[in-house]
Amino acid sequence: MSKNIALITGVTGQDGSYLSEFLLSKGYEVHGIIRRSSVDYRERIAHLEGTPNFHLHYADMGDSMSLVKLVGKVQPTEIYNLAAQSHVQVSFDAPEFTADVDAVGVLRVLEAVRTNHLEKTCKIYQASTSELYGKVEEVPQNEKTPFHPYSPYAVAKLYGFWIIKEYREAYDMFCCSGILFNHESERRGETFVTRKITLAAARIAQGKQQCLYLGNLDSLRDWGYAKDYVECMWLILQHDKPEDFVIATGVQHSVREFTDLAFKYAGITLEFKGEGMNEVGVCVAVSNPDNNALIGKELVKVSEDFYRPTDVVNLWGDPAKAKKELGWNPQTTSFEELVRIMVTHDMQKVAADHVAATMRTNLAEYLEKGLVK
Ligand code: NAP
Ligand code: F7E
Repeated sequence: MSKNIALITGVTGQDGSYLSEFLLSKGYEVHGIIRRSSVDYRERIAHLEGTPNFHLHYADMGDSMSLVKLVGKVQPTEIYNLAAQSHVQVSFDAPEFTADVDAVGVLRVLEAVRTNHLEKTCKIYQASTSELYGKVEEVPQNEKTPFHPYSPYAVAKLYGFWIIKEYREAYDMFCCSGILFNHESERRGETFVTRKITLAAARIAQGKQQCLYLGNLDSLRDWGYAKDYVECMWLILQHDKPEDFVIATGVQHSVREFTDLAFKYAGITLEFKGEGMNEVGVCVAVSNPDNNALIGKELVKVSEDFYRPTDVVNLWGDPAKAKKELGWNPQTTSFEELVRIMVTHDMQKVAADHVAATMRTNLAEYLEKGLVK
């Protein structure tokens, strides 16, 4: 039997790390692309390094030659193209870089496969996004909902979606897009709204932060758990024909609801008062008496800094096709469980960071006093 060999671009990201674990557990040989940076920051996959079937290679989505050479060397049977400048707000600040990586990068991967004559043996998964629906034209959104991208990120991803479809039709390649709605986890980047909230709730509950500043609290998202979603990426490539799928939970919540629940799990009950830019989340109760001083304090405030020139405010996915054709369960992890997992993790992280910082301070003091050599 021939071996399953996966090549993952974006292996150091949230999804890349979970997908690596998933594919390794299925017996795949997993190859990941990393890029040079001045700091070796590979926290999410550090536990996998040294695993016999796990290999890392330097390449870059902006460098065709590196991709062509790597695809030729690895001879993958499946490519998961997850690499992207994935932050929507940052795409307004770096639109050209976003287009190069998120749009032309997809073309580079497709051409790397063709250049190596692997079109008939290598399947390709493209990390597409609910941001394509943007200024939404219907609710909830499914595979037939028209696209209306509403940020430089979404416009770049739209090119990625269409070039995948084009190569499928023009060259009969097995390439598909998963149109994934927001999926989060304890490994989520710290500037995405969910992780920003769970970290802030944990820090405030442990006296390390005074206040959390957010943008649009009314924004609505269909939030799932990243660990559940990587299984679906794999299922899309195991389907008998190449097709695109919406991956979502089918349940929608606002940024305000996420904030409210996260603080609750951190032991702080909030009440939201006021409107628009003047809205605040006030602490009305605490579960830990050490935090009594928080009662009456405005712990959540709105800041213009986190508003976007155009914002997508009503995402709600319909996962019926994935459920029916892939047998995927969109409800494996509920919204409440997702928030609980993230807050529990961040409460422990903040406590551990505090212990580490105290040890560093103590060590510095002991060194200064000559108590340790
Ligand atoms: P992420 O945590 O931001 O990870 C992005 C990955 O892309 C990182 O490994 C990053 O490497 C890599 N990358 C960026 N630019 C690169 C370049 N020029 N060359 C090589 N690698 C590069 O994103 P994620 O949340 O895991 O999302 C994975 C994919 O799904 C992305 O394409 C994203 O746009 C898409 N998506 C995500 C969601 C979601 O809710 N998470 C929803 C829909 C679609 P470094 O570590 O070196 O920065
Ligand atoms: O924002 C609002 C913000 O940055 C969600 C990426 O993975 O999912 C992600 O993109 C909502 C937006 O994610 C803050 O305006 C309010 O309406 O967590 P986010 P995103 O933009 O939905 C899609 C599917 C992807 O494909 C992307 O790669 O929350 N919001 N206040 C805020 N957002 C942030 N970041 N920070 C705030 O303070």
